[in-house]
Amino acid sequence: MFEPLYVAKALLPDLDDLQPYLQQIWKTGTVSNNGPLHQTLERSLEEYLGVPCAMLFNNGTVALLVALKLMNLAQQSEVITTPLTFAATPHAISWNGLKPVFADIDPTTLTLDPASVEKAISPKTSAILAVHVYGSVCDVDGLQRVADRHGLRLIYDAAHVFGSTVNGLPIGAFGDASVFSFHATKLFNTMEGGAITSRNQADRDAIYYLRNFGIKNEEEVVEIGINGKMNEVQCAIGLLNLKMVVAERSVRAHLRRSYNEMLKGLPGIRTPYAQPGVLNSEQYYHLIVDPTEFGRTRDDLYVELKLKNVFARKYFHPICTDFGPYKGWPVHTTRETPYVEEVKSRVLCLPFHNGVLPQHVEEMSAVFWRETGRHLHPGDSLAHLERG
Ligand code: T4K
Repeated sequence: MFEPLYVAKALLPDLDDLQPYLQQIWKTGTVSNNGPLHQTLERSLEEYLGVPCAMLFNNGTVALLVALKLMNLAQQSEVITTPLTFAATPHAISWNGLKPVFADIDPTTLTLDPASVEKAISPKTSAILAVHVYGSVCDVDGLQRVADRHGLRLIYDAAHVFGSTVNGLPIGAFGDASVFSFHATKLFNTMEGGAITSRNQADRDAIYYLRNFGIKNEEEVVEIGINGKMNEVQCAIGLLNLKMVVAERSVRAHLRRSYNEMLKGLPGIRTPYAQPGVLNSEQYYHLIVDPTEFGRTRDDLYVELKLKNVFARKYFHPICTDFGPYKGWPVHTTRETPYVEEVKSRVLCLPFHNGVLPQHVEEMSAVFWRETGRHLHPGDSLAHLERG
């Protein structure tokens, strides 16, 4: 039995590379408040993400709070979102004095279904907060059409799609704003952190004030702002980690191919959909288990993998409408019953990072192919993983 293998593993820079940054920070004493490393990281992220405006935050949740605040939505108005997301998404809506309204997801991408969004619209609707979940990109054109037709603001929770592109266009340039998370579990991390991106340069000042208590200068406070600032040590880690993202992405792309290979031919197991024209962020590897066809449930697999010290995760089960604050709230759908209710007990995220080795994949393969006795060996179809 090997060491526990978790769904995520924080990408960390070499400590020796961090030292010069720490020395600089200690020498100047500037540890926060839009310091030099903060400014450098923002410019680097704008370049990497291909957006004119990227503003750093201390975490993705505060960035979501601020992105919603930026839209100036009417108090108590409704914001349509997906139930298949992390708790931070609907909570950010509620914390803004707005009401989350849940709509169903598309069975192929598992992201908000524009037709179900349209069904959820009421006279009180002011915005859509869509989530690019697991690395699957939303139907950006379909959602924009719905938003335009009904005069709604469109915000994206882009926590899972760092560096993705759609037909060559950067993911952070869609909608009115996008929000990224740089938590330790994310492809690009600053331990805790996040960002708002916008294709509108003019948003820069407004986001800046909202992030810094609304302070414009020593004499003026122009907004009801919050403290959303990232500190200089995190920015140093961000600058170093940004250099490692491409390599980590390619390791995960290899791993994705290994997992696809491992699961190929298994009845009742659906591997992630490869979206045409989309550069995948390689954030998560999620599979969907049909218990009737496969013969075992998602939960069976979760337990069996755990017995092998492999800690897969059932993201995002329970879904938001199973949480106490939203329990029993409807999921608007064009179907007879919401697809999200069916898929929530079927999704499983496998460990997806540079710590997953061929022997881990072999061990997992044995769990999946238990009945047939067939499973992968590192020597054959996993050769590309070893190269990666
Ligand atoms: N929107 C979406 C769609 C999100 O997924 C998230 C966050 C947000 C918004 C909010 O962004 P932030 O405010 O968090 O920036 C984790 C993360 O804490 C959370 O950031 C993330 N989504 C969510 C999907 O996953 P947990 O409760 O699953 O984390 P935990 O502690 O069980 O960690 C999972 C595995 O990651 C561990 O088993 C090992 C590894 N890990 C974890 C930590 C904390 C590390 O390698 N290092 C670490 O420091 O929520």
